[in-house]
Amino acid sequence: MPSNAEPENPAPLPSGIHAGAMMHAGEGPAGPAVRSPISEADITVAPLDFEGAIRSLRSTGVVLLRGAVGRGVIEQVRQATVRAFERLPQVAPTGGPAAKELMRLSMIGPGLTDGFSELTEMARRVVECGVGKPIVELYLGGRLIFDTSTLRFRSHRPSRTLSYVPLHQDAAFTAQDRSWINFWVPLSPCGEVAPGLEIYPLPEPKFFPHVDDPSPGGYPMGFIRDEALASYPHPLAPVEPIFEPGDLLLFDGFCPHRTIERPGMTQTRYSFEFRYSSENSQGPRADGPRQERRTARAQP
Ligand SMILES: O=C(O)CCC(=O)C(=O)O
Repeated sequence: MPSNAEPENPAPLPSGIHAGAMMHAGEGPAGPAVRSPISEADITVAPLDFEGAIRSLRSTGVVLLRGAVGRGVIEQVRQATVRAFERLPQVAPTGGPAAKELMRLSMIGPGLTDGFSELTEMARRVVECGVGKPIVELYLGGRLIFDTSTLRFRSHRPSRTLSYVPLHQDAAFTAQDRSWINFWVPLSPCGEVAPGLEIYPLPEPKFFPHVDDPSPGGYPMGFIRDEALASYPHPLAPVEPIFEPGDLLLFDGFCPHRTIERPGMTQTRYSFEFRYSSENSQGPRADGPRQERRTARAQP
């Protein structure tokens, strides 16, 4: 039977994980964020701390790797993404309903024939070149699957609220019975000058109910009501990182997250996200290692 367990002797430390995550625990839409000193929830990775990255994923479902991808590569992808978004109004109307929906939501993804394959190849280079992939490989175990159906490029213009993704867990949208790790890649500075991402490290994995009634003009997907977070048995400390190009955020299917905009964010954010699963990482709607942790904790 395939195992999700980490190898006992992790691979040697790769270079490229930098210290110094700048976290801004701000006020979330639900009210003031809880500022908690839980060290496990501080998703900073020490320099070259490969094991620390795995530990952080295991204990909170999240890890932020500073400077994990070369800035030159990221800049190439940013430029190609900006060009693709500029072309979108011309190509989407002839691209069928899927392409029109992508344009409505300021997204580029499967369903757009024009330009998506070029961006896919660039995204593949980004996720395969840095330290992220070996970390996820060790974490999930087994050969990783590059599935382009999980790739989305986003452009968030301040106040263009339709592109704002509400609070959700990726596990709610996982069609297959597989584990996933989201590779969230900022292509431009965000979280301070441009809309960012609010994330909830969870010291214990929990699935929150998603309601399916988006407001008219809101992002068309199920989401977690803020009130539902009250059922969580530990203090929640959402974080809003200030991201720089080259940073890489990895999070599991349980991690609640949403787009966030605050006053003073006046620039457009470009980013992409991609989800890795592994051949061996079968798990009920979320990732195996975290499921094991939940099961272990539930036992007396
Ligand atoms: O980029 C965003 O603001 C939202 C991303 C997201 O919801 C996701 O990666 O699942």
